[in-house]
Amino acid sequence: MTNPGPPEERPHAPVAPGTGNPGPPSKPERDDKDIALDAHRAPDPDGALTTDQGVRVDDTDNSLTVDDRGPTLLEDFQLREKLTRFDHERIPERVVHARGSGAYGYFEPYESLAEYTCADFLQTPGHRTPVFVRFSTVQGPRGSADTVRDVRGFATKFYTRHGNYDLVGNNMPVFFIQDAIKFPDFVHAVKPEPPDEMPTGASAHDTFWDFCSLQPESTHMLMWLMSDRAIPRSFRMMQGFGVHTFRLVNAEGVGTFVKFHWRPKLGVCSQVWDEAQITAGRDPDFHRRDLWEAIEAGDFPEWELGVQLIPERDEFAYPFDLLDPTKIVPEELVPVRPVGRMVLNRNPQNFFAETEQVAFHTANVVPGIDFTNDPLLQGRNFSYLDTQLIRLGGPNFAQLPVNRPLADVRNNQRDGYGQQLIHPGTSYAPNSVGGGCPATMGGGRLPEGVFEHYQERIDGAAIRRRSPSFADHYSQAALFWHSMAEWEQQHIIAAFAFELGKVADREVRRRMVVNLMHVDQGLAAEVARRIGVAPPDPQDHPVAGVGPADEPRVSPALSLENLWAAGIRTRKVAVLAVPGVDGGQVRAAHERLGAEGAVVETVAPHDGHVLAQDGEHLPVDRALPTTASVLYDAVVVPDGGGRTLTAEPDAVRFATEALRHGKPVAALGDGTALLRAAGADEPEQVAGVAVSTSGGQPGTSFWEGFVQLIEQHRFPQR
Ligand code: HDD
Repeated sequence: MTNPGPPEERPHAPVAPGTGNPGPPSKPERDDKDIALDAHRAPDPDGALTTDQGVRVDDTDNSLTVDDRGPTLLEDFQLREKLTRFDHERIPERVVHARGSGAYGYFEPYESLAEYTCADFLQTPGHRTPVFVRFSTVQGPRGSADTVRDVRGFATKFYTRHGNYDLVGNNMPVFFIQDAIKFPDFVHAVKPEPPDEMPTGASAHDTFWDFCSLQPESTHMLMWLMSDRAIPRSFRMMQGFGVHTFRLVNAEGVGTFVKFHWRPKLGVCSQVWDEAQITAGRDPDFHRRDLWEAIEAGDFPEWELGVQLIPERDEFAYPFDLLDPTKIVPEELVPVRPVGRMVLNRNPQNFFAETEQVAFHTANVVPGIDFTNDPLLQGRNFSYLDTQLIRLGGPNFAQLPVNRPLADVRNNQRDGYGQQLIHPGTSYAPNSVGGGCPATMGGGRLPEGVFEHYQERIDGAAIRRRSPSFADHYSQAALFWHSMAEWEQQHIIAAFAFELGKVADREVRRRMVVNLMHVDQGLAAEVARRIGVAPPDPQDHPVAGVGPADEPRVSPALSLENLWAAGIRTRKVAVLAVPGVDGGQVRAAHERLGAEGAVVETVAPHDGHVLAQDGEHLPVDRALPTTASVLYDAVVVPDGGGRTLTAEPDAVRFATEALRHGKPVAALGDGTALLRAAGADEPEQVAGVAVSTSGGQPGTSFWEGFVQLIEQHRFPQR
């Protein structure tokens, strides 16, 4: 048994044959004794089952007992070892972002960014740096559903030649709070409530909205959370953001402020709320499965890394503070410059070893990347290391294969739980007996690849006070609101009404509506109406959120309408089939849509095959009882099946939900009968529905038109 050890390019993750253990330590750490032991390690030719001590085992199904019916003996070390190992299998889940999925891949820059940063992985066009990315929800535990309304984590570990760099971001560019000292309060408020541990994976409850209504700095983030960004169609179709303003530092030590953006090649697509809720039941692993299957199928998801670069002299040039993590830098003010791409092309081999044990840390930076004084970031720089110590049981988690840097590690850190390395020699500096090793590189001009902190001049009094420059909580919430398409605004109103409608405390509802008054009075009034709260008097609550004159009032870059992708690659299409279906049309759907990169599946009332009109047995990919239209992006109902399907309740529901969720639907011939049974009296009049009543095989233009509909993803105006 061998374990190639992630990432593939890793030069030093050897595995001792037959043990599955990480094997002997990397070269600089090994001593002669260890090498001598290695020489004695012989692979087991039979691949036999062993204990943890390498003793071959004859039987793993029966405990050692006295005769057939007697007591079990304490000396059964195999039983005790097996049970002990099992009893200790769980580790504490992450306090937030517990539910997640990860994958390996690479990052490559398009151009050199040497003008701004000496970061090694941003120097050479085409140079590939291995990465591991973990996507996550925030609120729910490890076993919660994927499609809940929540922020999604988007954390990337770059295994650079100069050490590991972690960009620990989210799929939304701002955050709920401005100062890390509020993080425990925020998390306690959003997590399930203490008495009954409800709700799981949801922010629709009293304590969350109580907190937010008293913490107006959360308003901008709430607009994102109530938008369809919080119910993504797929991890592969989400943007990612570094959130904070970071600093790039070039070889001369000159700093440039930077905001990081990930843009998905497949466009930014979301579910609609009803669809997301049904999906949570139909397939709680929807996003995990989607990522895994796409990578297994060779449809490697890809993101473009973009940067917004701001010279230090412009630190105070904007009507918001660059250090305030509740603010974006609108793309209309500072364009996003594409600088490279990331491709995820390898699934982990073992979820626990890799995805569960990966340890991110905002303070994992490399030469050329540095922090700013954003008080949220500063607190994170403490918190992530601290959390890994308890979660991964000690200080040696960086030795785990998924966390181990590609760069050599040499220092005087020693011992501790789970130490994997056999350190020879001394463990202090300065030393002479160890030849002065390992040596630091300080003094004078530093050689390439040595981290030097950015030399920011700091002069001030120690105070506990929120910066007055962080005080405007509404302008960018309003910017977001006014940048939305009409249907996006409707979804936001519905989301506020749903969430606040689940809040029992009427005073919390009222306070929240007052906050919304400062964003937009129409928004507040409509939410108030839906949740049964008297709308506050606009005279008492002037709209604060129009922003200073030099800030854009609308940012088109924020609307999903401007973020859809060209093409339909990897979109999932269901073709409904029953005996007697027009086989030519089923085949055409597979061929035409498949040629555009869509994943087309034949769905029938039962598994196996269906006999088409032309006598062909069409293979069935999914039986209706095991699937649902929420698991697809588009539906085709061919001729010869529509009328029969009207007698199948599962099929009628399939079509009803597809129509309700604004999905593109193609109905051919009597396929329209199913749409009528699903409530569309005049299918040809419905936006996003392509109808062909001419009989026989529809022409190329029909399929081209349907591809365009799928490209639009959803028709929410329906
Ligand atoms: Fe955090 C995990 C992202 C604020 C403390 N955070 C965590 C993960 C992501 C983020 C993606 C999961 C990493 C993984 O997949 O393992 N967190 C963010 C973003 C924030 C943010 C984008 C604001 C801009 N976080 C934040 C603050 C604190 C933390 C202010 C504490 C002061 N975050 C943690 C943590 C976690 C974590 C408790 C839990 C598990 C872990 O770190 O490894 O330390």
